[in-house]
Amino acid sequence: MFLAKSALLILVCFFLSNAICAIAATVNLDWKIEYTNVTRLCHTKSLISVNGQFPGPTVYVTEGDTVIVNVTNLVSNNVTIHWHGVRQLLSAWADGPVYITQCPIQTGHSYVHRFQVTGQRGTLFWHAHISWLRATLYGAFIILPKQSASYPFSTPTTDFPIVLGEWWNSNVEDVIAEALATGGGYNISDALTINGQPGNLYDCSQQDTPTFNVTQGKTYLLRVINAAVNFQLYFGVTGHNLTVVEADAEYTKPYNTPYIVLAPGQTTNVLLTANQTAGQYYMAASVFSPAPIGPVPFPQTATTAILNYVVSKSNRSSTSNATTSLGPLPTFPAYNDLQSVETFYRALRSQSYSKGYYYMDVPQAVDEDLLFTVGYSLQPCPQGEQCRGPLGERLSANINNVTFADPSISILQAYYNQINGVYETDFPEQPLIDFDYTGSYNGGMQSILGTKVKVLNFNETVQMVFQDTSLLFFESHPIHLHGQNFYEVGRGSGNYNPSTDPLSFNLNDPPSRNTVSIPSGGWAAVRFRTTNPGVWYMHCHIDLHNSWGMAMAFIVKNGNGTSQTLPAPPADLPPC
Ligand SMILES: *[C@@H]1O[C@H](CO)[C@@H](O)[C@H](O)[C@H]1NC(C)=O
Ligand SMILES: *[C@@H]1O[C@H](CO)[C@@H](O)[C@H](O)[C@H]1NC(C)=O
Ligand SMILES: *[C@@H]1O[C@H](CO)[C@@H](O)[C@H](O)[C@H]1NC(C)=O
Ligand SMILES: *[C@@H]1O[C@H](CO)[C@@H](O)[C@H](O)[C@H]1NC(C)=O
Ligand SMILES: *[C@@H]1O[C@H](CO)[C@@H](O)[C@H](O)[C@H]1NC(C)=O
Ligand SMILES: *[C@@H]1O[C@H](CO)[C@@H](O)[C@H](O)[C@H]1NC(C)=O
Ligand SMILES: *[C@@H]1O[C@H](CO)[C@@H](O)[C@H](O)[C@H]1NC(C)=O
Ligand SMILES: *[C@@H]1O[C@H](CO)[C@@H](O)[C@H](O)[C@H]1NC(C)=O
Ligand SMILES: *[C@@H]1O[C@H](CO)[C@@H](O)[C@H](O)[C@H]1NC(C)=O
Ligand SMILES: *[C@@H]1O[C@H](CO)[C@@H](O)[C@H](O)[C@H]1NC(C)=O
Ligand SMILES: *[C@@H]1O[C@H](CO)[C@@H](O)[C@H](O)[C@H]1NC(C)=O
Ligand SMILES: *[C@@H]1O[C@H](CO)[C@@H](O)[C@H](O)[C@H]1NC(C)=O
Ligand SMILES: [Cu+2]
Repeated sequence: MFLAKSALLILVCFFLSNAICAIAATVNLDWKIEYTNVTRLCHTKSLISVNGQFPGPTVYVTEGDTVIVNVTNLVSNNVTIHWHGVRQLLSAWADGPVYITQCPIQTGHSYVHRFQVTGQRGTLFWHAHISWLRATLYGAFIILPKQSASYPFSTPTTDFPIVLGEWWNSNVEDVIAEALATGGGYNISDALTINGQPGNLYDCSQQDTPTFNVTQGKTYLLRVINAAVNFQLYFGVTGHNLTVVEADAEYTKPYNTPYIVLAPGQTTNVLLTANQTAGQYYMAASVFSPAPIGPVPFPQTATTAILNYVVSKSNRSSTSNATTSLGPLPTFPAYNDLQSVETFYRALRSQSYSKGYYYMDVPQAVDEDLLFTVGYSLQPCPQGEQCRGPLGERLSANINNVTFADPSISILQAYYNQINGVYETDFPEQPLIDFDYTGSYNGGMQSILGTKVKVLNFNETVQMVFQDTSLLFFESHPIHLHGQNFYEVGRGSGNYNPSTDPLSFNLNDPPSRNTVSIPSGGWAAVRFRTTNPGVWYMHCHIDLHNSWGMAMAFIVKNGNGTSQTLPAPPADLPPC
């Protein structure tokens, strides 16, 4: 598909002037959501896929392109597809989170997603956004810079999408249904994966270990995507440093590091120079899980792929002898080494935005000052049922003590058509009670169940500080905002101090992200400007926590004129 489009562009450029060449193309995709049989770890199961592919297709587009994806649901589950990190300027109807911007595409129905990719370039991904279907419905979404633009680094020889994920032998929908029914823990995945494969350290997987061929002396761009359902991950390549050049589809200042960390929902582009002794080297990913209770169970075995130096005959004799035996795994910090991970996240800096890479300057002043606690809570066990959460109740999660309840029609439809009773507009701007967030807590463990939103005017600057809480236990929650990136201006441990901490915020070159990993037992601060009208979901990208209700939504009102007004919904928007 990518090749076909390039060929077309070259043809167009041949006949027309260079200026015309910059005119954006339209990328048309036809996706059937269908069952396919897949075998991993010697277990075969029927899983839900796009066009029979697992993982799903890699989409390449160029900045400025219009993307039209006709998604047809041929399985018995309700489905939606989300374009994770895509700005969706004036196209909130195509965003995809179920009951936020649309109702699900039901069996036998189609929905045509239409959006223009604008003001961003880099590596993102697409995934299902209903229940845990994204465990198998996901793939890379890569925005190439405009033909006229160039990378702020030397153009690499080629790029490799590296999509990290999780594999369950059982049906993933059964796993989350069981967890929600019991209110306790859940069955962790059976393997971590790279491009859908567990790699050679897992049973029955050796033959299918992904291999990336490189030529000695050349530099490659690895587009690393954390599409795992529930875990933050370390990633690295034995014997090679990585240079981070982009995170969440925004360029960063180059940062040299032996390993990277990605929360679910985050993407990171790194350069790798194949300048070591020719041979084979492990690429690997393993879990970072800082919860200090014990630990939370997680897959213990690293997922692997192989970086394979392909040495030409002429080079083989003169330079080095290529070995075929793999050396050790890359070295990562301990699974719970919060300090090393903080060092990594704090090192990221945006490329100078004076170069015009960013659609939004770093907001220097704040119109809306929001403090959101993120943490665990309980919901009552239904009468006559046995629950396996603490105190015999059900585990839940919340933002400012509100556990998000899905409405029965989408919030965007309710807002647009002025339907009352679907959501409430009183989402708290500050914690309801002022407690020692990271100290001991003796108050009520129950949270408020509700569908609450925060309404924002067009062109407001918003600061959000996410504060982890000690309720039940600390955790590092990756909070993802739909519809725009925010700038990550500060992070810290313990309780956020509103009078002293802002003094050390980075308002000069903070990284622009769509997902921020909150330090376990600490806080993180982000800022953005509301330039995109619509309803924008914000939630923890650990799907377990999202299912437990760690979510809310913003309504961003229209501004003035058509360029600041959300168009009417498409005629084929799925009905409820
Ligand atoms: C999957 O395998 C089952 C059992 O062999 C078979 O009945 C079914 O048709 C297969 N499904 C697909 C989509 O190939
Ligand atoms: C979308 O795909 C379905 C199934 O192939 C087809 O019936 C429908 O006409 C398509 N919609 C559009 C707008 O092309
Ligand atoms: C979860 O694991 C338990 C214990 O191994 C097993 O009995 C149960 O069937 C599993 N549930 C699912 C949905 O796979
Ligand atoms: C990598 O190179 C080997 C030869 O060394 C070749 O057999 C293999 O097909 C190549 N793999 C890929 C993914 O290009
Ligand atoms: C990786 O970077 C570190 C620190 O800059 C350096 O000490 C080390 O030699 C580098 N390793 C390689 C393989 O380049
Ligand atoms: C390999 O390349 C990296 C990145 O350019 C560089 O930092 C490092 O010094 C090089 N190592 C060797 C052994 O040339
Ligand atoms: C041979 O090695 C040199 C440097 O190590 C590299 O630049 C060149 O591309 C290699 N040639 C082939 C055909 O692999
Ligand atoms: C490559 O292997 C040959 C034969 O085993 C050996 O003589 C030579 O020293 C090796 N070269 C390098 C660079 O390791
Ligand atoms: C959350 O709300 C419930 C119900 O109003 C209350 O009992 C509990 O103390 C609140 N907890 C916090 C941390 O605000
Ligand atoms: C938003 O407000 C700022 C000043 O507060 C102004 O400079 C800018 O032009 C406004 N943008 C839009 C799109 O209205
Ligand atoms: C829209 O126009 C009105 C009247 O000129 C002005 O007061 C308001 O600030 C504008 N809103 C935005 C978001 O620019
Ligand atoms: C599928 O979505 C429709 C519309 O929202 C809803 O009525 C129905 O209950 C859903 N089906 C399932 C199995 O969740
Ligand atoms: Cu979380």
